[in-house]
Formats: sequence, C-alpha cells, structure tokens
Amino acid sequence: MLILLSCKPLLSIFCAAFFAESSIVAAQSIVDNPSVVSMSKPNIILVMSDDMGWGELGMMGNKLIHTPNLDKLSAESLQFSNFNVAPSCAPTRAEIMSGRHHFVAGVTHTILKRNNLRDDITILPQVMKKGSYQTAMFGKWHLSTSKDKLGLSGKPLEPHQRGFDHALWTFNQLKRFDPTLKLNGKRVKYKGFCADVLFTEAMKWMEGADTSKPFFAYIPTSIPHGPVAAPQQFLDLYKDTKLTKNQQGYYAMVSALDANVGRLLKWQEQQSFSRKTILIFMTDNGHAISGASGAGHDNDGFLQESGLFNAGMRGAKSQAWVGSTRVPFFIRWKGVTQAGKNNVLASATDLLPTFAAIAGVKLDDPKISGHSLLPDILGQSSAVPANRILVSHRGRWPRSDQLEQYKYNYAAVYDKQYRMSWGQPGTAPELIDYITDPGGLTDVSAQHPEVVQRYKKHLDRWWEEVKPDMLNDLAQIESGDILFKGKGKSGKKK
Ligand SMILES: [Ca+2]
Repeated sequence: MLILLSCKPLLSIFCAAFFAESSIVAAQSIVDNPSVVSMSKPNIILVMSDDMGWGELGMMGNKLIHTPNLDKLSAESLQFSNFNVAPSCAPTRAEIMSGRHHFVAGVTHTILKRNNLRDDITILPQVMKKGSYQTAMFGKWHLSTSKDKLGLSGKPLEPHQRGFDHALWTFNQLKRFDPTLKLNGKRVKYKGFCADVLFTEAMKWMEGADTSKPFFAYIPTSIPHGPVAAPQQFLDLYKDTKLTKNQQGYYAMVSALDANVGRLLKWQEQQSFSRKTILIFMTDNGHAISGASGAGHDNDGFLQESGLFNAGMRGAKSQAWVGSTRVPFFIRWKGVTQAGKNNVLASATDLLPTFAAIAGVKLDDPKISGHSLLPDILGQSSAVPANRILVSHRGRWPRSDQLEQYKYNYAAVYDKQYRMSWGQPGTAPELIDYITDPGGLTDVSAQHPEVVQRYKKHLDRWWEEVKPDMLNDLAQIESGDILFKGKGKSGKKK
C-alpha cells in the first residue's frame, strides 16, 4: 500500500516552480548555495493538532468522523506514511523546535521545569530568521512555564524571545471559548472558539506580512486535547451516534479543527502571493482523550471494545507501540509535490533540518539528529539512512531522582519494520513487525533474537548518551530541589 514517488518528473516540476525567477539550478544548491534561492523561498505554514491520531480521519476509514477538509488536503498532498513524533505534547514540540530527541533538548515531561526547552540551543524560528524568514506562532507553546522566564543558562524561554517575530501563545492549554493568550508577552483576551481565534489571527498576520520576504507560520492548536468542548454545530454531528458524550466531544473538536483547515484552504486559494506556500498538517502524538484510556486503550496498548477507531494500530498517547508515535504528516507544495505516499522512516526531529534546507541555512550543531526530508519531498533519493533506528520514550517519571527506575518504562526502539516496545513495569518487551502487524498481535522476539539483543543494547547505549542532556532533571537532582506534580512546591530529595 505504500508507494514511493518516482523522482524525475517531480524534480523537473520543482525546478520550474521553485526556481521560476532564476535559471535551472540543481536542487542540491538549496543547501550548498543559499543565496541562489533567496528570491524564491516558499512560505511555510505548519498546522499541528493536539492529541489526534491517524484514526481521527475519514480518509483512514473512520466511518463516524467528519473531516472533509483534512481528507481533501491529504488527497492533494504528499503523505508521509511512517512519520513519527514523541508520544506526548511538550516532547514533540521540543523535537520540532530543536531537531533532536526531546531528552537531548532537556524535555522529559509535560509539566513544571521538565517541559522547559533548553535555552542554550538555536531553535527552529531562529534558524528560519537566518534564512530571511518572517516568523510567527499561534497556539500552544508548551516549552516553558509561567514561573520560568529564563532557562538554566540565563537565556529567555518564551517564544517571542526565541525567534518568533510575532507570538500569540499559551504555556499549555487554551480555554476553549473566549481564551486569554499572550500576544508577544502581553495578555490579551479574544472572543470565540479557541481554534477559530488561532486560525483567524494567523491568516491576518500572513496577509499583513512583508511580501518581499518569505514567512513561516506555526499553528500548534490545543485541540482535540481535553477538556472536551466544541461549538454546538460540531457536537450535533455526533449526537445520534453510539459514542459516549466524551467521545462525541472529542470528535466534535476534530471536526471544528477540520473546519478551520477548510477556512485556511479557501483563504490560501484567494491569496495572490508571488511565492509558493507550503502547507503541512501533522499531529503531535497518538490519539487520546486526555490519555490513552480515554480513547479506549488498555495499559498494554490494545483497543478495548468501547474504544475509538485507531486505524488498526496498537498504542495511543504516552505508550510505546506504533499508534503512540506514527501520525499523519501531509505536505502540499503546489507545483512541487504530487499527491501520493512516501514510506521513509521520518521523525519530528527532521522538520528543523528540512526547513533549514528549504531556507538555505546551514546547520552546524552536532546534536541535531534529524535528517532533511527535502529530497523525499522533491522525489529524489532520500537522505534518511535506510538503517535508521529511532527511540521513543514516555519520560514522565514522577520525580527527577527516579529517572533510572524508568529507563524501560514505555520505551521503544524501532526501524522501518520492527519495533521493540517495553510496556508497563513488570512486562517483557515485545518485538513486533509493525508494518505487517500494526495491531501488534504477534511478538516475533523468538524468531529474531539478534534483533532483540541489538535493540536492547541500542536502548542501553542511547540512554547513557542522552542522560547528560536531561539538564532540567540533573539540575534538580544536583540541587536536591525536586519538583513533582500535585505538590505545587519543591520537595526535598530523600
Ligand atoms: Ca498532545
């Protein structure tokens, strides 16, 4: 079912479209000679939903959900069918912003200091500004806390001080209706449903952007993450189904988001930008209604009878199986991409290198582990190694000084076919051929002992490599000032 695009037709289209103002230039020169494409850099719009998986799309076979606009966009886009994120919110945002595993970016949790993106690295909007992009974000930042304006190196943590020219944002969730957001650091109250506000403000900003330069607009929505609430017209779509009220609300939020994607598509058609505009849609982790159990998964990642459609995958948010991290990723770049599928093993860490390549910015940070997907997007030979191995880890250990106890807790090591997943404590890891068995029904460990041994070693080695970068945890351990959920204050190390 996975189809790799042929490269030659796309490359010729790309050359004609992307370098319209210059003569034919080899695509590689985007990286080698940034100045060549300075007049032709495309705008980039990155839309990300929150807690929505592959299953929440009509195009995946979900018979109940209404997502006509996302279905249309996916049909017109290049779909990455093995695109993987971290298994929860702040970690995926950290990977997008930093181009490295979220542990290496200092993010090991979704709360307190442990969701603070380390302040001593160059992040995505700063990279884009080096490429002469105007930058803006609209939505859920989730990479700092209200108590921490500065990071461990004394540098700013908030988005309007980290490369976004214009930032309309919240630390975490937005109030569903009439939200108050931070506009470049100042609190401003808005009227309406949260996603409507974000998309409206994003479109206003893009319309007002300087047309002599490209823009990068990042729209990380806060829905369909709980709390469940949506405009009545979307709730009405599900009122006659057998879904629970909570499930109806979750699907209604997906449909409300879909309607905003529809507004964006229509708006884009009406614009007369002189340069191309790339539109990307992705989600930030596997599906969930405030956790895996809300979407109907048990602690072993299996869908229960009352659970929601998950496109045949085992695993949801914060777990270790394929459904926890493999998410939709659609890219539409008119005149360059063609509708179809690419099955390269791709990661959220790839966005920064990909956007840097598009912006013509060279990267020199050795801790960036992502690969540019630009060759895949152009239909060329992929820059992603065929033997790539990724690690997924839930993190979220309750206290920083407990990290060693949680080394194997909902962790996974995977390549483009096999995934070794450790579940809840006390359960043996399983090796699953997730391409042929996405439902994770058959443990093939006994047939592939070499892979099991190699992946166990990989995780052990990786853990030792990344531990020194878990800066927020290490700082708390060193100071003995351990922050933990529920206490709202420091607790002394025992
Ligand atoms: Ca999320």
